[in-house]
Amino acid sequence: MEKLIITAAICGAEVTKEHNPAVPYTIDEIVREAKSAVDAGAAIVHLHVRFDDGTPTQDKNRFREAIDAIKKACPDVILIPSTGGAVGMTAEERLQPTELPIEMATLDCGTVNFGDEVFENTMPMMRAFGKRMMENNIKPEYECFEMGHIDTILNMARKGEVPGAPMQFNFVLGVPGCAAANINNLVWMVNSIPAGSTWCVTGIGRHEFPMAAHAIAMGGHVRVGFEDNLFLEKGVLAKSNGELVAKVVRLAKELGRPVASSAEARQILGLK
Ligand code: KMH
Ligand code: ZN
Repeated sequence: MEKLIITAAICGAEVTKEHNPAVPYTIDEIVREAKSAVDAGAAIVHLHVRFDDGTPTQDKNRFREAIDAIKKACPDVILIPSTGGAVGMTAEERLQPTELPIEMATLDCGTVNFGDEVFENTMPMMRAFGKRMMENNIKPEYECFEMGHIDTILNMARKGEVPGAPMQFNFVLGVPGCAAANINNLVWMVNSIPAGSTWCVTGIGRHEFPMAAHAIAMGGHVRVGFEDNLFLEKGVLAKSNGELVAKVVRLAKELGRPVASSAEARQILGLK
């Protein structure tokens, strides 16, 4: 089995310090959380940014500032800036980080109910995001919240509308309004992607670690972090993203799966 790539989604756009005081807003806090995750074993950081008051933003300059500061503290880390941003942002707003020299970015694969809101990813939006990533040589991580997202993005890749093989998928399971976090859905999704693809799973809330355990055993990769879950265990808030990553490292060790460095993750993902 390949080594395990751990991604830390350190910030997100929805969670706040009211949910967990360690949720990062400022650049210093974002660097602190990224470093805690990398030091614990994360090869990748999935990045959202906030203004200092916690407001989510896709502002290019804020992304540049965060990326430069993280790279100073963690020079090798792979960064996956979000093009999802926060619900309600326009496509133009969301695309801003793709104007920067980045290796990867998320590409969300369809419109979904997202809690009580609608997370809009229309076909024209996805075409625009795919075109930008092809032009700027950015490898997408395809975020699939629903079964049909896989067919959608594979059809688009076949038509050359979004980057093709080797494709990296992130199966985000357990968002209220989207596919549930259970092993049947995960196995179905894994069996639906082309050979030679790579995949990771994100289990939302209390599903974070059970889904991580499935992925470790199945040969996939794992995402954890405050964007998806704030608790180390029932009733115990995580003090840092690093604590969440460290728990995955422990699970991997128990299951005999070595953890990939960022350099090893670049090889596995086919990054140059
Ligand atoms: N904040 C969510 C609405 C992504 O990063 O591409 C979307 C999201 C996905 O977080
Ligand atoms: Zn995200």
